Amino acid sequence: MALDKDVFDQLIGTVRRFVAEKLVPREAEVADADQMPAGIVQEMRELGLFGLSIPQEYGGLGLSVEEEVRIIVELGRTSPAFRSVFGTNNGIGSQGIVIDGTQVQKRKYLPRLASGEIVGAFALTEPGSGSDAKSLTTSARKKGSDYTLNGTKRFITNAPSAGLFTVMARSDPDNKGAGGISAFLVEAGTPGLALGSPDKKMGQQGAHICDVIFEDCRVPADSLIGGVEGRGFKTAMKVLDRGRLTISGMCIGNAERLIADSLRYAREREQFGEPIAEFQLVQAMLADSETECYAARSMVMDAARRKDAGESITKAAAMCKYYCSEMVGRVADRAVQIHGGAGYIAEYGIERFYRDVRLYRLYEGTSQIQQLIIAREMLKEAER
Ligand code: COS
Repeated sequence: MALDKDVFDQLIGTVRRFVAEKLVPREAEVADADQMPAGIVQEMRELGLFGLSIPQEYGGLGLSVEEEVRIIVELGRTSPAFRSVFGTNNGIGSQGIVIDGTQVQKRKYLPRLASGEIVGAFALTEPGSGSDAKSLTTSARKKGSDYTLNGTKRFITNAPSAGLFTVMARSDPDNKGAGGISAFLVEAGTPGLALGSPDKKMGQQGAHICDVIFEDCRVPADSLIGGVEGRGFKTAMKVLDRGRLTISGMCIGNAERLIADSLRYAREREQFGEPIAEFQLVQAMLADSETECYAARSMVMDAARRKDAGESITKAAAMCKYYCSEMVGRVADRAVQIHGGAGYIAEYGIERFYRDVRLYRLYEGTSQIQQLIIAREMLKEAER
């Protein structure tokens, strides 16, 4: 554990109250307006939520992965759009620097990411490169001591509010593989960096994504993460290994919320003269959701502890992301079913969660990519 047990218990209690008292009551308002109230973002900053995973020496809370996942599960008891506000600062928008950045890069950016002064974004996906991340075509040409970036990045979470982008680009045009890719830190406002309009989405209103377009965008040589060319793809993969665990934590939190709502509704709603919770077919749905959620929680906690112990978690993270994202999809579907017509209308918020959780099976690697990673790691193990 990175924090003293009492301090951590206090933090988790504070987050639990913040979620229940400040976020849950505003879920519908945020979704309807597709906007995050500035006051809530400020409270998130004051609680330290932007810097959960950033080391204490750079102004963050420096939580272990296990601690971070436990906090994320709490945050999952409300709409995922709230966590998205600071999710990239703890994950894909900062971890490239934490894992592979130079001391200068860490000192320059991590304190500002940890405080929430700036938002970090991760620009890997392109119009022609999604699951096949290695095929990206955004170029970074070295001219003198600068690099010039050209290309388009797509579906970039938090891009509309980002102050800093971790951008994967091909610095060696002759190397079409992973070794030709480097990672750069590009500040918003750099000439040649433009944003597309926010995309309309199926769910998670209040969280925003858009294209990021580079047109002869010049960045100094010291924006190359780690100061070494050709390591950008591996940096991105390491960042995603960790990110997949925190997404799994969100899946668990969302599932716990949906199960609690379903249980409450089933105990209150009467049909045939008794609460529907008395009917065994409803009980079966509740039991399946509870069992799957418990399995998910157990595996993610195990993987988080392994990561904290320094083990490679590529396979475990893929298994967690795969299982947890599929699990919460099934739990959300059962929640709609248990609520019946009330689950389909907006008033109860169940249909909103149903749409929100669909994203987990797609971003930071689809379920199919997780299956591929798991099997590949199994084959590598068998060969060793
Ligand atoms: N950690 C460290 N290094 C890794 C790694 C990891 N988790 N995964 C792969 N690498 C390394 C490999 O070891 C290999 O290095 P060498 O060239 O030195 O051997 C290099 O990266 C290329 O890996 P690989 O050949 O396995 O790449 P592939 O293109 O075959 O497959 C997948 C990579 C499919 C796993 C990758 O493209 C992926 O995760 N795609 C999904 C991308 C994604 O999640 N996008 C969501 C958008 S971000 S929100």
